Amino acid sequence: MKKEEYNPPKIWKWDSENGGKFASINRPTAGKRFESTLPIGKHPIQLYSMGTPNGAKVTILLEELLEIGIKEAEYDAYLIDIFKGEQFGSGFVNINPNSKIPALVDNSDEVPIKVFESGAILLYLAQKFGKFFPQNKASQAECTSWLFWQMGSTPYLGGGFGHFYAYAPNKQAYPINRFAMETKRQLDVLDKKLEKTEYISGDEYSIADIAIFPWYGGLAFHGLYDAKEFLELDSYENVIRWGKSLNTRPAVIRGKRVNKTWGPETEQLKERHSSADFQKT
Ligand SMILES: N[C@@H](CCC(=O)N[C@@H](CS)C(=O)NCC(=O)O)C(=O)O
Repeated sequence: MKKEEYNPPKIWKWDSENGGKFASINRPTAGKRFESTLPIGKHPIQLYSMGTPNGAKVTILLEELLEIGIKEAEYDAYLIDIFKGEQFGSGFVNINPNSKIPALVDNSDEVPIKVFESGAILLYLAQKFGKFFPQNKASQAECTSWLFWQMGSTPYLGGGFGHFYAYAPNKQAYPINRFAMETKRQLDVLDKKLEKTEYISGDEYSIADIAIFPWYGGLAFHGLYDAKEFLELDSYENVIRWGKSLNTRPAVIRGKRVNKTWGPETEQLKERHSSADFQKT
């Protein structure tokens, strides 16, 4: 096969057609593209998101908090449809200048608190409610290590492997090989960890599991990027065992539905404003 050579020009220029599946969304600039006002619901916690793995992390945690009886975790989850470019409206950009879901506003106090980046949101909520975050310092350090591991590692899985294997306009060996290797290395890191402990940071289910599950659990058994055979995902037995056990938790099942607009109807819930919304399907 002939290798396609690319000689970078002196100055890089944006080619609006050359972005694969997200070509119409991506631009090399930040900031608002149009004016928008975000809706505000009746609860103190307002989430603006979509049911992607990064979005699901936050809704899983909120549902877990509600599951253990923390009523203050009630929330309104509004859909930001990233495929329609709603993340570039001024209302959303005002919360997250990086224009990516999820973003959260907590109106519990006089001054609203804005949080973006899913890891920061998980940490904010876990610390606010004192749940799903270990009590002692050593365990906290372990939990945050794995939380930040996920935040740092997943771009190689999603933006690297997922992009080049599933979304790029043509399949290229070099990036697919590079990111398949890195994705498998990451899965092996997780598999070896989960060989020793039930949950990611030990015996306790925590925001580390909630951060990692939607991506690596999704990859291992939800068919993310349709790569089950290519990456021999069945061989990561401990990841599969852990993922399957999390996948049966009622809060995880509900959390995965929130702001999801694709897949079977019973697995979707465009917006969530109360627990009764889950009965509406
Ligand atoms: N590091 C960020 C990543 C967020 C992210 O990449 N969100 C994606 C959906 S999963 C998004 O909003 N993409 C829209 C875009 O890139 O314009 C986080 O964890 O919150």
